[in-house]
Amino acid sequence: MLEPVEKIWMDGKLVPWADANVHILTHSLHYGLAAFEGIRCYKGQSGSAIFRLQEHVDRLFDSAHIGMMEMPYDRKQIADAIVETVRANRLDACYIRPLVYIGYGAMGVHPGNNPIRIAIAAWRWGAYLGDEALANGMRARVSSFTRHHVNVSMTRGKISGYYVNSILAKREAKVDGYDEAIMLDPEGYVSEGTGENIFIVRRGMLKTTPLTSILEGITRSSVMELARERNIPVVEERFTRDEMYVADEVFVTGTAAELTPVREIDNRRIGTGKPGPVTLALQKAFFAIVRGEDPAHQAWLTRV
Ligand code: PPE
Repeated sequence: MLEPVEKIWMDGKLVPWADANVHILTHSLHYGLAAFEGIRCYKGQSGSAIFRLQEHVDRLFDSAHIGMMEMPYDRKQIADAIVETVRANRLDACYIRPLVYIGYGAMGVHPGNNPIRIAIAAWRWGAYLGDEALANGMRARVSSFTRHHVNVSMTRGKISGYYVNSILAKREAKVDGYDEAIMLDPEGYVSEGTGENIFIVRRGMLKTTPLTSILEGITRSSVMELARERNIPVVEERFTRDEMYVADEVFVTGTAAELTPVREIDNRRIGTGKPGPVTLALQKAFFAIVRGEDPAHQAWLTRV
């Protein structure tokens, strides 16, 4: 259950958590065209910091642009509003959820001139797939649901409606006793998790899905950069489900999921069945940076 905090930013104002409501005829609620972000703020040695704020704001604007939603604020205003929301709630570590949506006005698929509205909420959120998964790895299954074809969903956008596909896959996996679903693209190659990008490691080399069928994850690009700095080769190349089965290591990345090892896929043990050395090294590097314990990549952190 979500634990309420004090305020939510809505269209330029901080409103009490309980009053952050919309009309039932809000266009996005019916047809799913809205854009969102997921951002984390971490508590560090020298205060709290938001991880890669500018990249998340840029992606929010890109998603809105793809969805033809004209942003009523500029990037700086949105970045400032995100910081303001964290501060107003006196949160030292949290997850931040900006949402751009089409408001009340006309109904019908054509949104006409309905207002574009923006809300920014923040709440405390622990390990997305659980502490156990973060430490020892999770169990995943390949979904019976296919990821979107690139001309069905423009995957550069983090658009609310696309997540119906993720919900179906996630529910199916959970009901069957797995932690997460991995979806294949319409050609049968691995694409991504319901809310994470995926990496495999084989013979010391890292491989991840190319950007064609997936969300351009900010954690993904951060981890690729950290790997290259540590002389771990990284390629963006399509791979198949059996390539995952025989990988030495598999892990997923996402703002919510952070860097979570995968210890089993489709009831097949991955590698030793425990998080491998490459996964552990990158996980450690990632957490050191987000917590401000590593002087590298200070530019990725925005102090609050
Ligand atoms: N793929 C998908 C489909 C996805 O939703 C996410 C983030 C990623 C990859 C990783 O992107 P990034 O966060 O930039 O590294 N999923 C968000 C929503 C999770 C949710 O359940 O809500 C997130 O992690 O914030």
